[in-house]
Amino acid sequence: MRNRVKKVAAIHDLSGCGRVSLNVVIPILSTMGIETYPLPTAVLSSHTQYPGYSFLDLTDQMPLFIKQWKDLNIEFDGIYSGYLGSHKQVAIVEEFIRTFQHSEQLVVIDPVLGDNGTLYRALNEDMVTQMRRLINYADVITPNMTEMFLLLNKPFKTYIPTEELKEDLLLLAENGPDIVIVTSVLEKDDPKKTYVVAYNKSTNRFWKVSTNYLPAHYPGTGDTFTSIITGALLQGDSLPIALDRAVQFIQMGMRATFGYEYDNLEGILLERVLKSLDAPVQINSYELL
Ligand code: PXL
Repeated sequence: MRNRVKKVAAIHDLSGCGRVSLNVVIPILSTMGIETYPLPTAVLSSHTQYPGYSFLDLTDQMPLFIKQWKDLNIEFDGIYSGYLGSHKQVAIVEEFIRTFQHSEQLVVIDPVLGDNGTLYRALNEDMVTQMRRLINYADVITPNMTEMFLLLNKPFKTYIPTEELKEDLLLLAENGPDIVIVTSVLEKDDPKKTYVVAYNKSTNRFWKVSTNYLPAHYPGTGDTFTSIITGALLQGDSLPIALDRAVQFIQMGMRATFGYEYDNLEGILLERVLKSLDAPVQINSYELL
């Protein structure tokens, strides 16, 4: 047995205020029975959607983590990267993957770049260019619609016809990833719905999971989503069940939050719903696309 409890290297920032990145990755993977090895990319006082945040870039520290972890012969069942603190970190993440990779491992790359059609404040075009390269190292990538268009160097649009979306997923899978999942897709004909789509190259299937749209934006839901996908696939869930689990959890978290007078920048009330990750998933929402 490789590891008695599965280990995931989690390459994300730590933001003091707001439920994003390591603040959600660690509790979610722990609840799913998976140990996290955080490799922090930056330490911030808050995520970058708050005004006045401080930002400590940890690019120079990251190679030291790789060296010691290698010396300790640590073996990872998964490698999961998200928000990077500088475009130079892409080469470090690639080195991390080359150093620790083995055949039964899951590499998940969430190309965190932006949302709602715009890049996050601290990021620039260099990060986008580098991220286009990094995704090819992944087994699974999870861009939202904004990130999908940035990765493909196409102008953002709010709605996309299904056939065009499928072609874009195929393009993203072309040079590496076996599974491409695109989140926050809006349904033009039904404004009450939003959905995620996934393409699995090895089975040549497209999946879709729809959910009800709530008119609120909570930072960190992308990190929550990808953490659950990572945990679920490592637990042995099929792709459509992993999608169901992640979508249902986000839906529950948003519903638990939406009813309150609340600063949405804090993210969903994760602590209220975290335990539900132990419950069996209700298998009734995925469909073939
Ligand atoms: O969840 C994305 C994210 C992660 N990390 C930092 C962020 C954001 C989104 O705003 O600012 C620092």
